[in-house]
Amino acid sequence: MGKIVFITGASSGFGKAAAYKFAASGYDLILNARRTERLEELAAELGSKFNCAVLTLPFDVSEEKAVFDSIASIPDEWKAIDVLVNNAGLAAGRDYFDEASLDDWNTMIDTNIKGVLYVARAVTALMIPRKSGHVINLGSIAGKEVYDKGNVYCATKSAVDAISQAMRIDLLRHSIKVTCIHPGAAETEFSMVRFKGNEEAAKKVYEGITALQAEDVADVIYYCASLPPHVCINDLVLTCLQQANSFYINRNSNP
Ligand code: NDP
Ligand code: 8X3
Repeated sequence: MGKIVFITGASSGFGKAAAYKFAASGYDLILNARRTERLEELAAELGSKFNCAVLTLPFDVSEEKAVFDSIASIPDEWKAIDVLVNNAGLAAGRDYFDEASLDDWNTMIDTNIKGVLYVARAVTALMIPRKSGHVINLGSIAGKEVYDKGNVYCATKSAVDAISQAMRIDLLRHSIKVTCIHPGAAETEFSMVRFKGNEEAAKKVYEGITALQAEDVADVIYYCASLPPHVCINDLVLTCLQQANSFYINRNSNP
């Protein structure tokens, strides 16, 4: 077994692109998401293309028991995980605070905060005895600046930022790296999920800009993971050229 990366949310977007990137770079992969069929297809493709070993581990990151049981069930030869890309997450809805669906709030809190915590806790338990490992959490610029109708999504990503800082401090004594990556607008399935299949609303997010692509973010994730053992990027914000932060987007000069 070579170096092992565990990627949550690998059925789409950043997670899927990261799976390609790590596989192409010689890693063996543990791939998680809820959509089993997509994971199986990706595993078969990566296995034959890059000759890597792939273990699919489908579960819902928001279900505490499923997370801990699934990670406990990983075969021994897969347990020496080098990198965790703690990426599964979503926005559900974009609505005023006083109009937003409580179900959407619960889904985001359960997935983006509890899911990130459960997976990180279960995987770092495997890293700690080896005194080695790297956790890469996916935050967002939404966690850096709160924007209108972003209320709970922004709060969950702000929580990922805080959790990453806390993990970095508390895991220092175990020599585990913790990186939090905060992308700006990126063209994945994110907006289709956020707007519940409303293609027009999803497209509008990327209108007039050359947004980040999943591969751009995957390259940055891999870069963070490929630094020498004594170097850690703690916090990294990336946006496309036409975005300065959550508020300022230049939609007039598409390069
Ligand atoms: P996608 O919608 O393309 O991918 C999200 C992935 O998360 C899917 O593989 C999905 O798989 C998985 N996922 C969602 N909920 C769960 C769950 N409960 N359990 C397990 N897996 C789950 O979005 P992105 O790739 O863009 O997003 C990845 C991360 O990056 C998210 O945390 C997002 O908040 C963050 N982000 C996205 C930005 C963007 O503009 N796209 C910018 C900044 C941050 P499945 O449905 O099969 O379970
Ligand atoms: C996703 C990017 O700007 O929609 O986290 O919040 S944004």
